[in-house]
Amino acid sequence: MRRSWDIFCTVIDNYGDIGVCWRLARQLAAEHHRSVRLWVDDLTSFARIAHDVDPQRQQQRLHGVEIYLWQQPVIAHAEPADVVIEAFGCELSADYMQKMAVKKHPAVWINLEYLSAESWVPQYHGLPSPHPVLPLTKRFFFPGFMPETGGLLRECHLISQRRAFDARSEQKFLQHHSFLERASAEIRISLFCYETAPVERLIQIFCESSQPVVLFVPEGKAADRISIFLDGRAHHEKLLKCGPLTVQIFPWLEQAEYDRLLWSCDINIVRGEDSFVRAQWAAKPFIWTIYPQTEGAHWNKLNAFLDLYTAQMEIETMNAVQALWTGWNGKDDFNFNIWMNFVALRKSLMQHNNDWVDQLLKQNDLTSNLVQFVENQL
Ligand code: TRH
Repeated sequence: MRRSWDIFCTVIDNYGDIGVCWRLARQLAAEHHRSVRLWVDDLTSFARIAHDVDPQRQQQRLHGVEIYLWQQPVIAHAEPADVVIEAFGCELSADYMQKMAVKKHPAVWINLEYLSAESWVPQYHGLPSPHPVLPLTKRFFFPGFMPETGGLLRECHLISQRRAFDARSEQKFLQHHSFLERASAEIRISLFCYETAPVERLIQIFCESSQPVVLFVPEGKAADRISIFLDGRAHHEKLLKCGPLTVQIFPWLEQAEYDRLLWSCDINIVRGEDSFVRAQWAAKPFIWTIYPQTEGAHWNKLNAFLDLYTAQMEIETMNAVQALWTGWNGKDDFNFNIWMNFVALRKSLMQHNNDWVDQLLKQNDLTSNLVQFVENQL
């Protein structure tokens, strides 16, 4: 039986929550033929990563998914689906939960959690939490990098598409988006980070280096900071220059196109959760800007990932990656030598990242795991 699914997502800040939910919803519809409603409280943010989304329409169907603006009275009239996903601890209304409980077969209720490589994740993955009053049990589903977790989002054709993305496809992609085309000696880098990252320092390093660099930055605060640093003001010029550095600021791409940008670059600086995972699938050297949490809780998360990811690296490569990632995230110094050491190891990092992808491919993808997990509850 093909069960119906409701996915609930609040956009608190940033784009990772809707980014993950949108991928999950599309994959459930396209690859698992589920009937999916995606409830989102902010269609304007959603439209930034999915350009077909019309923020004025409270209900629309895209890529086989019914998208609803999550607000009253639409939700008040909705009959809960067979499977209900609360993404990242967003809270369902009491009315809706009441209706989940009185269904002939009570809905399977899942909280999709944030991604972490920490060692406690496999123990918590799948744990139940009974509702204090209603006959409903919520289960916690944890994404992760180890087989005992929920896995990572990965569409079934993603890796084959990435492997087929050759020089010609890259050129077509670059031309389509008016990105600067590749010249032989340069390093091409994408930069998507938080305000806490030492962006000006990075730009200074590029300006001082003899290596030509082309830096691609999405419109937003980091791009503004770069244009102020290089030009004294935030402006709408799309190209900025400083010695061997050229910066191209671009309007946000659709998710699938952002993937292609990651495939086309030589180094990717990513952030949060979803772009961090996509950089891993891209298999190019990457640097993770971790989402800063209060009381430094993110350091455990960063170290746990580094432990896993660098475990099979040569010691020199491991040291270079750790120095760069901790420096970039503000724990240690971030300087010219640290950057240069990392760049010098690009070839071995490429090899390592291909092996890392092979290791991750031994896990099922998150959506298939979630479908199976749900079936096991019924
Ligand atoms: O936007 P983020 O910082 O989101 C984060 C994380 O989800 C984090 O876990 C959460 O705690 C915090 O927000 C509040 O970074 P992330 O996760 O990489 O999400 C960005 C999304 O935007 C991702 O789906 C990729 C997408 N994107 C595009 O589709 N096009 C673009 O041009 C760019 C730059 C990003």
